[in-house]
Amino acid sequence: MNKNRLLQLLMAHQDRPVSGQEISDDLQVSRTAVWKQIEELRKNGYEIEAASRRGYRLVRIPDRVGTEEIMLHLTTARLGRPIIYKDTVTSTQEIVREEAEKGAKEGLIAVANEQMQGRGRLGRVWQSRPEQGIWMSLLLRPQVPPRYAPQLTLLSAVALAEALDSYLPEPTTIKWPNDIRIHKRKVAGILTEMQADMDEVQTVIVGMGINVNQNDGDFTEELAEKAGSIRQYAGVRQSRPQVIASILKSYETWYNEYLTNGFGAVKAAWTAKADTLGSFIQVETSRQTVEGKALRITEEGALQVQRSDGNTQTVHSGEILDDPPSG
Ligand code: BTX
Repeated sequence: MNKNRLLQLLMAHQDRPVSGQEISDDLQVSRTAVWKQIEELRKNGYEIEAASRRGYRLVRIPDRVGTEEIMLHLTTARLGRPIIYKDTVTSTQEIVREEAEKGAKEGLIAVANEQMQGRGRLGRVWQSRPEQGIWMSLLLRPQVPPRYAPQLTLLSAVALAEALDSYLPEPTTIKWPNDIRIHKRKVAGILTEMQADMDEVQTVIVGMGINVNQNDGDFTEELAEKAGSIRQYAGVRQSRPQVIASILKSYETWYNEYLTNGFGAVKAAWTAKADTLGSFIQVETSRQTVEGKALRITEEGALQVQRSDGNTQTVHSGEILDDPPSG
């Protein structure tokens, strides 16, 4: 039986009980099968009242990011299809990597309630505590040359930032290349991992970490000053499955635009949201620290910095240091 359809029915009638007969007619299954599914939902934390003769009424939806919960909200054609949900993982990047090696199609996502070894860029740690955030990875197989892969990082930032804006009282900004921020606090981060041969990208695994329902005190001391959550700015808890569906919708729209028309619109949207362009910055790369005015991003997603000697330097990967000296 389609569990999703049962949930949809219950959700559509939260104001009154739905009789077992009504459900079994709608789903074309026996009343015993309905009862079994109701029990299954209860095991997953759904509170469902059962009044004799009147039927079932959904009283409380658990805050789960499981497959069914996401499916209830999903409006995409390709992204988030299928969904792999695990309660605890090392990293959702690993789950998607394994699936990709087995030949999984573009659009697959892995979501976890908790990551024990959530990763940031350059070997850094991404704090991924249970219940509080969205820890998810998406498999893409774009047919583009490897040098364009950084464009996908910027595309991810635009798609994610726009989706989160609809939950926030004021718009997020983007710090190059991939921090989504509000009041300079990091609300979300993106890790793009690519496998490619000489001419073509094979797989891109986009890892997105979004702080959703953390409250003051939920971040470690190290992060307390620099991290933020949607809840801290929106003032209320958000439904994580709903936020996931919004992100995938926004992502699909931007990804289709990119595949059809190229990087132009993504670049413009990214530039409009960038909070560092035009200011004096220090960027730490693997070899040196580059200082100067952040000018623009290039067609390949790199950052151009005008140094004090007047020369322009293009930085492909690095970290903009916070609290730069003014000048
Ligand atoms: P990043 O290298 O830009 O950021 C990592 C840095 O951000 C850390 O060194 C720390 O200072 C800070 N940080 C760590 N955790 C958090 C947090 N929860 N909120 C705000 N700041 C934090 C960004 O890397 C890329 C993050 C991608 C995370 C996703 S989650 C799903 C997928 N699986 C996985 O292992 N990683 C990705």
